[in-house]
Amino acid sequence: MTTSASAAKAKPEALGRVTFLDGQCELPMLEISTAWSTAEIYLHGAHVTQFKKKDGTPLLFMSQCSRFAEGEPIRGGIPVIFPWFGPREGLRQHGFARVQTWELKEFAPAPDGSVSVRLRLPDCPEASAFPAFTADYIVTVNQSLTLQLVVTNQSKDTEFTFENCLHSYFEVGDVTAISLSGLKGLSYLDTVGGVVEKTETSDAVRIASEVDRIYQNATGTVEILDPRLGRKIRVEKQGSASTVLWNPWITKSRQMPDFGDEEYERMICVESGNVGSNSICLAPGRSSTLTVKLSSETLK
Ligand code: TA6
Repeated sequence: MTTSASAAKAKPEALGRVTFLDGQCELPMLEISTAWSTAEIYLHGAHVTQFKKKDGTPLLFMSQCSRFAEGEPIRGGIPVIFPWFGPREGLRQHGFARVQTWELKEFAPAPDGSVSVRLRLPDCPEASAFPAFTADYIVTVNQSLTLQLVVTNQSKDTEFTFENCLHSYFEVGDVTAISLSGLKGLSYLDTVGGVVEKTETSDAVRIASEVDRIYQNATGTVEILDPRLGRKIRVEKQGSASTVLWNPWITKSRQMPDFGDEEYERMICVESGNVGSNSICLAPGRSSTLTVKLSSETLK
């Protein structure tokens, strides 16, 4: 993914750009600009904090109360959850990838005007509990935003079992007015106040209270119809068998120090990954790729 000769020959105004900046609290950040869109990526957590089409509303929700600090996850955007999802005894929730400073390996403005950036999870003490592995995150920005998390088991003789999830927070006009399609018929774990297995019966899921669900064997596209912002968001994915739906609603919002009391009204998490019974087990030398493409269109 190095800059190719053909990319160098393309018209400069058609090429995308990567700018290195100090982001919030001076954390290093990449600002990507293409003919169609802009995006921001922090090395802290390989965290995409924004994607915005030139004429559009931000795609991603970012909390005004988010922390931007070493050792703390960013609230909003797209946290990279790996190598486990949710709580784990004695360890931090949602793995360690989202609080590591990822290494920038390559960035490449392509002849078609898109920009790709490849980041790698650095070695860290927490990783030593697992077989040797590498995790690369490739973010491609153009009319849409494409994210690829590539995990390779580098061990010669040990299986590597892990969970992953791109925990995307979307900006919505009013969470009670949106509807989500693409989930009907799937079984899910409803984790609000205990864990109960249920089946989704609605082809237009509405949000009217706290929602925390893990849809299992969920490989399809989810669409978020947002009449208030007049847009439809598409979440397309490959290499993902779990879709997680989350909105903290009123009580949980008040309990989270890095989230505004009323911010639940403007966000919904539709997360793509492989969690719980859909965890991934990689044989020695094997790789797996989780790909998520996020796009939006204006409603007519
Ligand atoms: O993906 C849903 C979830 O696991 C919820 O249970 C909720 O607590 C959320 O993630 C946020 O977790 P965090 O550790 O970022 O506060």
